[in-house]
Amino acid sequence: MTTSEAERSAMRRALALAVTPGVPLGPNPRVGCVLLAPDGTTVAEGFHRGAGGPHAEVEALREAGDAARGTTAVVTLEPCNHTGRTGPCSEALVAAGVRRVVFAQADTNPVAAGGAARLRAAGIEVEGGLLAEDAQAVNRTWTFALDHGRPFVTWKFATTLDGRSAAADGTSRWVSSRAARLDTHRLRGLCDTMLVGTNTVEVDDPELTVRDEVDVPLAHQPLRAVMGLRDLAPDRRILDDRAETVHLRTREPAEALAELFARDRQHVFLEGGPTLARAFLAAGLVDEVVAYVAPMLLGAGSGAVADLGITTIADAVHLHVTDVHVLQGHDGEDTNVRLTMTPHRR
Ligand code: AOF
Ligand code: ZN
Repeated sequence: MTTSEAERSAMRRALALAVTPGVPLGPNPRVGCVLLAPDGTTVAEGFHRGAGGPHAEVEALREAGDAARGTTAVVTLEPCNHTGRTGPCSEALVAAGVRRVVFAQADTNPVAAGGAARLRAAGIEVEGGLLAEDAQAVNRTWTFALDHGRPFVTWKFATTLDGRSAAADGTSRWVSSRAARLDTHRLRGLCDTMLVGTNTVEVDDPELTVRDEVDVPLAHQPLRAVMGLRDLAPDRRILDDRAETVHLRTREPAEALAELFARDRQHVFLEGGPTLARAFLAAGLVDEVVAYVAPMLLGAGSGAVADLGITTIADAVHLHVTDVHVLQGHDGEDTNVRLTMTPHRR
């Protein structure tokens, strides 16, 4: 691949544009675009502001007007080649007289793919793959969902030091500290779906919204999904109008995820109880684990995950720790620890 230093730094700028604060998450990827003049100076910039809005390239082309002719478009995702909610960027780039296109991540979305080939056919120079890993990281769950045909699953739980998620009488409300709960709301806000089982709805009656000091407007609240065959009592808080709720009438994790994927969902925050956690783990459908550990001992009570059928240490499920974060306690509250992990793939 031959790209210039100016193109490389323009790509870094385009990646920064892609994650401009305030851009809502999903279902579209985050994309940034910079138009460079032949001397390497910036002519215009653009970024995608979410599904329904113009694509990054179109934003930059609009800003550039006639000055787009002869430029190099540096874009974090391969320009699309389809008419979806908006028209194809490939055609817009051709029509504007862009001379060269440098992109980072290839678009593997089957409906949008083919932009590079279309541009080349029109005589435009195309280079792909510049800082591709950074672009994939920006759209981690979008990329994952496309590659796997299902949403990425983050399993989150809170436990005491001795691995209990609820006391013997079933109470579980105050295992984690206020700082940890706030942190959970922040992480919820980064997902597009929260998932629990009908049992959790019955027993805990969770609200499953993003709240506290995390300010998320109603339109951007994650979907609340409940899975299981049991009917939901109409007075459950999850059925209020603070966010959208869907009842997936299945006990199979793969089926639930397929249904969520069909609804354009890319990142599930699994917050169910130990039985649901076991089902997802047993099916190999947990991609990330977030555990909040509280310095508290119970000695009895249910664990974070139900019996996995493991009887000897050699069969333990091992996780790889990717991050350790201390949530400092204030005003006499416990300090909690957040562990982020990935399961080892079989
Ligand atoms: C681009 N530039 O800025 C974005 C692209 O529903 P639509 O019409 O917005 O199309 C969404 C699909 O288009 C999305 O899944 C991805 O494949 C591509 N997104 N492409 O050229 C952009 N956001
Ligand atoms: Zn496009």
